[in-house]
Amino acid sequence: MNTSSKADLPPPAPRTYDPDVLAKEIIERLTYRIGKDAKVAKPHDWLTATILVIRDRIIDKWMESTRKTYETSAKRVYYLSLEFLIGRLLRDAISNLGLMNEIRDALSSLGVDLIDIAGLEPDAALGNGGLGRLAACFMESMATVDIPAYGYGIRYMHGLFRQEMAEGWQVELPETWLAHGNPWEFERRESSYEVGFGGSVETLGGYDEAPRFVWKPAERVIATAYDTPVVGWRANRVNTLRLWTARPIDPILLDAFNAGDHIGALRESNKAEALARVLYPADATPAGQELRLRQEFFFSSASLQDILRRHMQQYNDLRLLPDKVSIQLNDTHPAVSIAELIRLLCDIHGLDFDTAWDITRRTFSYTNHTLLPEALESWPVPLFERLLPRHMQIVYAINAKILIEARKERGLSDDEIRKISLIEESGERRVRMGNLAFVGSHSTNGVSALHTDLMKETVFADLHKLYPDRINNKTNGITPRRWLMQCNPRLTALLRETIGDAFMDNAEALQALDRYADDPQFQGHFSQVKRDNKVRLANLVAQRMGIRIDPSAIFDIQIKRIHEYKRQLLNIIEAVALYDQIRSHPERDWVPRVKLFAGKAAPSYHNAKLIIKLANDVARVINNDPAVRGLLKVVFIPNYNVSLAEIMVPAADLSEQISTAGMEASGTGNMKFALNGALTIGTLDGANVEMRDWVGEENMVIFGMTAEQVAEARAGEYNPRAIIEGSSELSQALSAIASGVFSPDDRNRFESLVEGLYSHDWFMVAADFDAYAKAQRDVDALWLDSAAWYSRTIRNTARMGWFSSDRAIRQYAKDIWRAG
Ligand code: B1H
Repeated sequence: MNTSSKADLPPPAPRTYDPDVLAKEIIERLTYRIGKDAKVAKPHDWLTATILVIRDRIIDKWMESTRKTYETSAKRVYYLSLEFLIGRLLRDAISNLGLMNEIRDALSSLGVDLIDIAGLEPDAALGNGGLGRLAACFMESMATVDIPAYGYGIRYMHGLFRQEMAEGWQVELPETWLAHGNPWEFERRESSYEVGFGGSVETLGGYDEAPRFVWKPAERVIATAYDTPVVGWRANRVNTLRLWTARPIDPILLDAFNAGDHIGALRESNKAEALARVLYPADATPAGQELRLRQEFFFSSASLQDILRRHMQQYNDLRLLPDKVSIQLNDTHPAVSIAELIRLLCDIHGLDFDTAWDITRRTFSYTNHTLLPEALESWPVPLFERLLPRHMQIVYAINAKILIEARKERGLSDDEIRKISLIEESGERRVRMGNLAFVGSHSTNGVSALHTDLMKETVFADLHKLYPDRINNKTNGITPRRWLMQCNPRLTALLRETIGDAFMDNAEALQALDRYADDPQFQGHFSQVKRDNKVRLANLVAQRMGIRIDPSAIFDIQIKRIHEYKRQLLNIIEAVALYDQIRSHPERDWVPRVKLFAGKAAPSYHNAKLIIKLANDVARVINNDPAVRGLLKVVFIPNYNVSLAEIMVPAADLSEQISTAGMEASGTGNMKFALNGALTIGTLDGANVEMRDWVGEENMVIFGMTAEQVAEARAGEYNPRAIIEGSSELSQALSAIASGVFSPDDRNRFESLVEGLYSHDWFMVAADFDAYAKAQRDVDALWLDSAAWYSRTIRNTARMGWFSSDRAIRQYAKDIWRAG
């Protein structure tokens, strides 16, 4: 295509940022795009009109970015992820455009409060937890560090469920983020692709030619793109998040309808639309259902067709693909893309298998996010073969290539071959997506130093021996725009006054704060900011839950998905033990504490839901016991999401990062809290280990077993019963829970949970309890010395800059993508 004539046009004139002009534009959008008079406009209409004005500002930059990528023949990076946990976009976009004051003034001249309407924007919750939020932070950082990048995913009609509490039990309700439309997105009907399922494979070609394969799918659906612009800091660059929705080829089967089969006439249509209907709500454990594999293939196929179309349009040479395209697989969820690219290259574009394989490997890279054995995706061979018969052939062909090479050239034994095979042979035969992703990529990375080391020793030990250069580490990061500048404007203002603005473009410049850590005046300002943020959270808790919490208490916060390995149970048991202690020793100087929890459980995860109920039951009893005199409160805030995190993170004094060592791949909440001046109580797990290296051991509260000790205990004779019986605090707390002190209406409710600790305690709650309780009392002591406390928390803010996702993205770009 000849783009030069268009590219030669002068860029659009820069728009003015005058608030009066912005106000006029808002009225213009309200009138002509929404069809409302300002006199009758509802808050939602103002929100939509404001977004449309902002969006137009972004579009100019967006086109400029796209044009630049074409003109410079820059390499494009594609981030394939089944999850993007974006949250709200308005404040992010306004702030990255540098228009915060102008928009606020423009709206206020119209009698509208920016904060009020911003709060109406629904969270885009197209993800479960850390993996999806990482994808969202990475999108923002790729735009910030000027990498031409596209995110590809699914435009779920329903994101992660809304959590309500019914007598302390989690109830899941559908989430309807699109109910008022989505003014950020552009539908791109012209970017539509067919995606097939099922059917058969025909082999063509005479006996003396190479066979050609043609997949004849039995079902076909249309994938249509919706684009959302992603603005980088200072609007340096605007990238695209392209999400696919599914449509039927025939919206209605008219013959069936006319014959009176009104339901049957819509069957195809319903089946197609089911693909993009709902996000699977399991975090760290794959769903394993057919619909999930369909979702994975649907978005992989649409994305690859789109990537190849764009590449061919510009370069018309598939052999250039690895030089011009990098595709990052966010976990194994898009790993079927590897087989799909080979299919497209061979069957559609006529390359031979070996060439296609070489191009594929050099194009893809893969990020692993968990070592939990139950989380490693694999699909039963019969299901995979029925749904994707051609891809099954390709998987076998890859496997043959890899295994023959391993045997012939490397002399691997049968046992070693079995471990690297793409097909699991023990029991039901299954396709191992982790092994497929590993061998089909030139890079496999972990998300923290510890996790990467453990990957080499556990899941990928055998593949690592065979390909010793492939595994590398890219420690996660978070975007300091959303997770400092936007969510904590008070701290941001204080930082700017104190150390200047350099940290806003380079988070590592926060280091300059170090020398203020012991400055009494600065400590005063820092603690006042923290207090203001705590008051804001206390107001939210009062409004939403009718519970009063005291901002002068320690705000001790654990927010994340509810999972046994994350050990919310350890935290709750410690609360029960503390409750006992306060009642037994009322004369001691107890340090007032509020333990706050929030998080969702996978709907089918029985123990996780029981843990939520326990937190609520314990909260009710403790909060209503006058003997505690308000010294301890426990609060479980319902419906945790990105927007709630943005209020809780800046209000934390203490951050709970207490997973069983070796089980949390990285964590990213740990980084958000520390950056906002909380002290971390945590195990040597995931990125906590590197945080300790950066902020200093003396500025964190580390406790408990190491990953190595956990592995040893599990391999040896770990005896939790003996440990529990040896700890009076723990055994008393457990017997209170098991005997129904907190569940008088159902005394046996928590018996099984407690029994699990006595009998096996896989997550080492008993083993770590005493160390944890002691660490909490150390925290109390530190709190009483407020100069020592703020000296430590200020140093956390000062030294967390390295954990910016800008740093992480620069490392991906340099080491893996060779882009930017
Ligand atoms: C993480 C997941 C995950 N690891 C399967 N694995 C899923 C696995 O729907 N599924 O099938 C969904 C999510 N998520 C998290 O990734 C890790 O537990 C965190 O430690 C890590 O910080 C985060 C980002 O790397």
